[in-house]
Amino acid sequence: MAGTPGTGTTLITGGTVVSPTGQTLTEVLIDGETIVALLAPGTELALAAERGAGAVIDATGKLVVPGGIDAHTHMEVPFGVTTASDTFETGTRAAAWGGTTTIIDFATQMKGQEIRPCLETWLAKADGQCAIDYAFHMIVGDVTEGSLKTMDALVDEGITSFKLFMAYPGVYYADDGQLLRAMQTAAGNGAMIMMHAENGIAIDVLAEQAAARGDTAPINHGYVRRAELEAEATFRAIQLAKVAGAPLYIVHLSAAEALEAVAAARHHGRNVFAETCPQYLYLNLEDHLGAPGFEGAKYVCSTPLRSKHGPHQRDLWQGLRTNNLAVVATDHCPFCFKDQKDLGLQDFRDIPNGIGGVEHRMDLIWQGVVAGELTVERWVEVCSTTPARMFGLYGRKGVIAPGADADIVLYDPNGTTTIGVATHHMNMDYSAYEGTVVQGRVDTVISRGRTIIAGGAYHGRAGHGRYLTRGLSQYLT
Ligand code: DUC
Ligand code: ZN
Ligand code: ZN
Repeated sequence: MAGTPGTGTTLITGGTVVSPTGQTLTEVLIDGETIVALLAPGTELALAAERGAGAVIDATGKLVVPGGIDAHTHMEVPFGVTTASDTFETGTRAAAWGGTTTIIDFATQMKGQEIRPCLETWLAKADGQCAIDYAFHMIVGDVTEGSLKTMDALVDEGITSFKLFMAYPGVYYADDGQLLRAMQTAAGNGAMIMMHAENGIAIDVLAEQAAARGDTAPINHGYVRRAELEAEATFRAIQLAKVAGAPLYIVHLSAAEALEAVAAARHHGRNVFAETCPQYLYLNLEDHLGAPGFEGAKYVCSTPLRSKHGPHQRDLWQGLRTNNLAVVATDHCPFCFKDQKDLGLQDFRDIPNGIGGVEHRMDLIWQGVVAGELTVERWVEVCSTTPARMFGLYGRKGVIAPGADADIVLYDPNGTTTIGVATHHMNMDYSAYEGTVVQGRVDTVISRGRTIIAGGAYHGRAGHGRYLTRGLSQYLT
């Protein structure tokens, strides 16, 4: 690293710049916080040397990619009697270590609350804490007349996506009438509806029956949250969105049957999109949720991990290739094993739902490139460019081009990364990927012109990250 990061110019030279449409040997010139030029190799380096000013980063042998955008995180979110263990400070620092330079977190309204004060609470939690830029979706956990009006206002203020729940009766759950009304509101104001698509009423019946039988181990979380109940809810959400004329984005899709419903809707030209998460691509019900003793609690998340005997993981990779799955996000919702996951020692229903992974998304999805499942270009697209387009950040984020924020990752395809609790930076006392050694390594991370990761060290600071207001999705026709 040379020069003063974040001030004056920085030239990234010698690297291969990757976009969704190709790879080129290009120099990237940054001025302050912004990318100002892409230049043929050698053009600017000579000039910079002559001027004797500015920083030069040698990216020889590295991929130069737009900073990752994790469109689904839950820092500090309350869950039952506990709270997700990463704060905005620790979680965004961990994200930076993993090559993610923007998160879109969920400001959260629960049943009986008003949206506005909830949003204020989330803005206050994040204010001055983040290492990287951040934005919010709004969870609408109580669809009332007031909530619908506030949705309109929030779109004007740059919160352009709303998550609704078909699961968690009594906490976030919306019935079909409420879903329809929220979708009609989105159809009117241009917002994206994000859906947690699981039939929560049926799940609660099965969970109650399992507990009554004495089936209280963590794997029962997966047994009762059946794939059919994800598929049914996904199909129902798609039909309701059609009736309302609203766009729909299915979050954390894990079941092959749910993907089929998305694929069919997309085949018919509908504005239906879906996201999956690394845990569904790599972890499974039997080996992880069904791990001996109480170990499976580490893998309790919703939607749940699916059976390794089904077609799920194969179909999810295929969906990523065909764009029926457009985005990989983490659903980062971390809880420690001790004092958090172990709340459910006696009953799987008391295990807080969530897996932490904000730090590992770029590396884990890179393994899809290593395995021949995805191209390098598609890796950039699902991890950065499409989330930016999907959620109204494109231009500033998700692209290496003049005028864009200088959010850039230098990725070393020949490096290796060891994942585990001893090396990760998330505030978790375990790792869902403990001991995994993956090919590829985040080498350097630049956030709005400032080098925040380099040489195996963190150079960022809490408060560097700015709150981003967003435009409407670019995918709506
Ligand atoms: N859904 C999420 O999106 N995150 C955590 C828990 C859940 O059910
Ligand atoms: Zn969810
Ligand atoms: Zn989530």
